[in-house]
Amino acid sequence: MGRKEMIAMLLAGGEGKRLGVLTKDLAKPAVYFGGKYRIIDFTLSNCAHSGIDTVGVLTQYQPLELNRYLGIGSPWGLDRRDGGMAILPPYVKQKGGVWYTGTANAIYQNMSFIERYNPEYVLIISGDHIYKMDYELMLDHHKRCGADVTIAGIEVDWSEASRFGLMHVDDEDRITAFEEKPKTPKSNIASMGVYIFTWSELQKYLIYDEANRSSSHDFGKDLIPSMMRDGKKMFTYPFKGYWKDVGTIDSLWEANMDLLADEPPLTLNDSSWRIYSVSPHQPGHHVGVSAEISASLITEGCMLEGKVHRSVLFYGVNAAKGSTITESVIMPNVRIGEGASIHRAIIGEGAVIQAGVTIGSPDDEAITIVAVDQYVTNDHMLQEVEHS
Ligand code: ADQ
Ligand code: ADP
Repeated sequence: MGRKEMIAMLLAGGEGKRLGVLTKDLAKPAVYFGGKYRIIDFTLSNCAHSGIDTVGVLTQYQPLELNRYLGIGSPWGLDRRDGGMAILPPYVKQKGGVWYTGTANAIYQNMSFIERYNPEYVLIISGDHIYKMDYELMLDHHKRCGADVTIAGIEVDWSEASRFGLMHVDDEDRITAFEEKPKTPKSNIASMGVYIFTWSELQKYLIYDEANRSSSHDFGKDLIPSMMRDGKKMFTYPFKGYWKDVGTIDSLWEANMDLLADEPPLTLNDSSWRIYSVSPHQPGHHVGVSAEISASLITEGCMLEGKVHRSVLFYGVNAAKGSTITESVIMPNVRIGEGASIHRAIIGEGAVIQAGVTIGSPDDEAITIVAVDQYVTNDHMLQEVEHS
């Protein structure tokens, strides 16, 4: 194996509990997003555009569909012999079972994979964020600062700050304090969960953290705070673009709606930064005589006779005459019957909404979710539809 300056380790094993029925049989990174994509496409496309040709994907929870989707990594230019994509599930070594106990432990267990490439730097990223970022620029910043670790940081709304690792930084971007998800936030500069480590330092801390019995072996909870205590050179890379952690139903819905703005905060038709995905090879979408469509993203294979406003429709959605879809995200191959009405909802792949059913109401702020393959009739709606 040739030596690589930097390789990426992509954490894709989180359970995604907060996405409820959408991740019952599906790892969070494989959840659909934006009409044509899965969440993980964004991070993998960022790697492709940043010249990263070696990516280890750490999977754990419900990996079957994710693995099938990733294949040999062709859409992201990772189907290569020198590096490329490697799926890294926890596996049984001689000593017995080795479930990943936390994010740092997941990397620890794959140290031999990293060592094969003898890299100078390791980029740790995660498969559940929507953003476009050039990791090469972040690496330049890391080198310029002579950092042991660089953490990408972004200003977030104070109301959301406690969901994240929060940093205090000085004028030179040096991190002076770090707190993982504090109840009362004292800073609103959030860690994006995107780290560049100088490999020799990371290696030391992974081994040190693994030996610590009271550690939960998590980057944000354990490894970063312990580097902080040791006075390591820790810098932030201030990121100014669009970034969204789509780990909750509300944030997933909002990030989809963001795409529909007149001037979207995240553009998908940027030819210098395409988001690559696996195309479903469906026919062009068909808009019937009775259809009325506005401010929406419609994907191939859709057959529409109803009204669609401010919604994202994935491939193969069928909406019958008299149906209404507003402010909703409809995942692939959903069938919506005559006169059905859907408002502020996320409808899981393959669900069937019977004629005349009403989901969500204009006076209701909450987002309603319908599970994958769910059959919703008026009688069964209350039992089968989950609220966020
Ligand atoms: P969280 O968002 O809570 O905080 P965490 O649950 O640690 O992130 O998961 C990070 C990533 O690793 C996710 O992509 C998840 O899917 C994956 N993952 C989780 N457990 C895994 C395992 N055992 N094996 C493989 N992959 C696993 C982190 C940081 C915060 C930061 C936010 C930004 O800890 O400081 O602010 O990310 O979203
Ligand atoms: P959510 O926060 O929506 O439940 P995350 O993906 O952020 O989903 O994961 C939540 C927590 O559960 C993380 O701390 C992660 O380390 C842990 N976790 C996820 N999957 C597993 C698993 N299969 N085994 C043990 N812990 C897991």
